[in-house]
Amino acid sequence: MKKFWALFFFFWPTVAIITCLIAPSRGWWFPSPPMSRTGVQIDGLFYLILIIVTITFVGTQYALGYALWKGATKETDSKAVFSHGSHKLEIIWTIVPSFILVFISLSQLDVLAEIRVISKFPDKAVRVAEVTARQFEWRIRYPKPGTELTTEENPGDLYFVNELHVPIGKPVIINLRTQDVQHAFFSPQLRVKQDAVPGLVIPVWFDVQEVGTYDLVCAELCGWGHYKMKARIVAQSQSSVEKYLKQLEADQNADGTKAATADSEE
Ligand SMILES: [Cu+2]
Repeated sequence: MKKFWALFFFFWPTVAIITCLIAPSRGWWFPSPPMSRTGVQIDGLFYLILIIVTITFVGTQYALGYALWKGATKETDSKAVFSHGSHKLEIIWTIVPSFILVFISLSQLDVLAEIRVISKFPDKAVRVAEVTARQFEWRIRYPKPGTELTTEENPGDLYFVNELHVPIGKPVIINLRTQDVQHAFFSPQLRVKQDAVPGLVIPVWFDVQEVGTYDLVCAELCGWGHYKMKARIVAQSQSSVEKYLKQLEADQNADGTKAATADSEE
């Protein structure tokens, strides 16, 4: 039975190693490959931390299994040795994790700054829309075609709900805000996540690499309808976005007079 427990503790770290080796190729860690440039860097940080955690877990579990195995195969009549701690070991296992944590925090600084610090945003980033979260939907406001997005609403601005169109291949900025409680703008495939905080307008930038439709969900429990706070980010060519906005403008300005005339004529 003693040997069983020793083998038991050898078994799990072995499972962990195999899982870590085959997981990336099977897509177990992430829902999709990173679809934005910063997504690639974020995945790199994830793998760095994963490697450190795996080495630590596997190392400690094998050490535990080894100690159990040694105890299980020991002569029964030899006396146990009682230890009252080791000063040297205490110092080592305090200093080593501290260095690892400092190393992790330093290695993510650049990526964090690039994503969060406004002065480090890409120069060419275009402010495409304002996204307002509210229970339980995403309201999109585009500036009137040919004008720039401002914090205040302007006549001619275009509105839509739960669908955001952005051009691919270039950095875009959205102004994120909330109308009621705290929400979080989260697009798993783009690796973008930012809280929407009442009273704040938070700029968020990302660059989508490929044409496609990506999920936009709320990642902050915001009320009973949180689960259905889903929307789409449609990434397409610049000309397709312009075409879409033109259509949106036409739809929004349609006052129904044509249809009314047609009806009265019949
Ligand atoms: Cu929400």
